[in-house]
Amino acid sequence: MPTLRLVLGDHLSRDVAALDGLDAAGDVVLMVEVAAETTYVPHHKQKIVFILAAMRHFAEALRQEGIRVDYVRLDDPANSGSFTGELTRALARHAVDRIVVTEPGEWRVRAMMEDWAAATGLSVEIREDDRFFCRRGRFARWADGRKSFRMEFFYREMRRETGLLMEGDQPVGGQWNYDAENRKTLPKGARPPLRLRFAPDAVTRGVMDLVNTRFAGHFGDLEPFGWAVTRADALKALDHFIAEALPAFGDVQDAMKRGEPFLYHGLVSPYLNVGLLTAREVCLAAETAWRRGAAPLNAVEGFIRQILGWREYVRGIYWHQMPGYAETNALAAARPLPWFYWSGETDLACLAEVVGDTRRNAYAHHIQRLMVAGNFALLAGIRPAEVEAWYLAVYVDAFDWVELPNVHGMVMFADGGLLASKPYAASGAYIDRMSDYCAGCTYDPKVKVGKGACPFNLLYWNFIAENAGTLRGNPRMAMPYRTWEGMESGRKAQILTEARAFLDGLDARPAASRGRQTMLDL
Ligand code: FAD
Ligand code: DLZ
Ligand code: SF4
Repeated sequence: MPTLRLVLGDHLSRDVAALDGLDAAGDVVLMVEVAAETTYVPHHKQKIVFILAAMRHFAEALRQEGIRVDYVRLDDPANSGSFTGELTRALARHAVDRIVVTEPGEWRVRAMMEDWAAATGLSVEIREDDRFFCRRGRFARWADGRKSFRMEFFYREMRRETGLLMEGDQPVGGQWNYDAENRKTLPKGARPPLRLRFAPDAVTRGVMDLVNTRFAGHFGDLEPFGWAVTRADALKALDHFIAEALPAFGDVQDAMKRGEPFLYHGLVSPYLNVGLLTAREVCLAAETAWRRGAAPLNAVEGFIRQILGWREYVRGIYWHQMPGYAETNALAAARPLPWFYWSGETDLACLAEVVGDTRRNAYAHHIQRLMVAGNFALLAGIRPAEVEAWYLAVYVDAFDWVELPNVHGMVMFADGGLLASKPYAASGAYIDRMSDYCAGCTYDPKVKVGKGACPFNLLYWNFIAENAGTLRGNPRMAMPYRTWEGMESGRKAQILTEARAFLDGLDARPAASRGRQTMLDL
């Protein structure tokens, strides 16, 4: 029976479930660029280019195989602007008996799909996305009945099940985790490798023109655009990372440096998340590098843990906990997102650097996301939904299933400790130790209160004080509470007064547009 197979913008793998059993003679593959997806948050310009250019290249590769592809462009005058609208229109063009689709990476779209059978009168088969190591049912078996989840235990089960970095049932090297070796600061004079960039071809240039015309008001620089948009180029980027950066990945995984946005990181998340690379091939490439002596175990284990551990774990939590997960706000954080998250205009040098990197590249590495942009949002008590919308918009790799648990759980502790055992809250001393940002700042990380005090120091103790009701009983927070409670009362009062004055001075909107729209209203 002729089938309409819908392939979404993050399903760009030749072996994605919706294409299983494809009959090239009779079936039609439908791919649609739709306004609802490009604007439900104001995505970074490079993110839109990346997804639409990768979709157009993927469609062309299918056509080269002789597959019938019906591709609807964003600027098609008849484009209805939504998945449901385009599916309905496509049914008028093709005589098919059923619709097949892979389940999406977002609850919002999954809910939409549930209505398609009724809307179209056809059978709609939503196939499980089997591109992950851990199926949803497998995660549920691990999670059901647990009061709290911890990545490390989940990760060990994944190591055993996949055999990655295993000798029989034991981890290679005798340890599961080498993180103790992975928190070094960047050695003086270290020169991270230049990263492969891919010059846009005519197809990508066409999308860039479209984005420049239609999304000029969205956050982020459009050029230079250097992301790979085909599987062949994504494989080149992976090979380059394995050869040039992986060997040093572990040691300085948590380091940050001005003017070095990529350091030794993989830069593979966008490719993994849209399907240009598979998690298995990326992990195997890293393991092979270790087995042939080209990269040390602490680097390779650390890298594989990010993918086999964290990536699978946050996805598991997302589907296990949604839709209620997004609604919690355990710390009752309610302040609006400061405007500098969009403008980058702030005298906190660390935040200016991270927002600047994000604007230029649609990328920031993990520690920048967690311990600078995220740490500030946590300490300042920003409303989780606003923080989540920002992360979803600004990073090229951001899709709800991976962004939400990282922001809602890991950064904002809005789930009350389901994903992480304590909030990742830190004062200026952490940022000073792990980066060179403070050297160029108006504030001083060593000054705790009074003139020149680093706002992270003030906000840290204010956070501890304000959230005592929720966090005081957490055994992992006992030390900061003992320190706070032992502090002289006059000093405590001064810290709180200065922290609150700082918070009151944060602008949610720029002076010029106060009372008008923000990026989120676009
Ligand atoms: P590397 O540092 O080289 O790590 C290798 C791979 O491990 C990544 O490509 C990624 O696939 C995986 N990984 C590492 N950490 C995580 C994690 N915590 N959760 C899931 N996968 C992980 N990652 C996304 O893919 N999309 C997001 O929207 C996203 N939002 C984040 C928001 C916050 C607040 C934080 C703290 C982390 C977020 N991450 C997200 C995880 C991580 O920061 C990125 O995966 C990583 O920075 C991507 O760059 P890379 O490929 O160079 O990663
Ligand atoms: C993120 C995104 C964007 C910007 N545009 C499209 C699009 O035009 N067409 C499409 O199929 N997918 C797009 N995506 C990815 C979807 O939003 C993605 O499939 C969902 O987030 C997953 O549920
Ligand atoms: Fe950031 Fe404080 Fe360092 Fe300035 S002094 S860069 S605000 S941590």
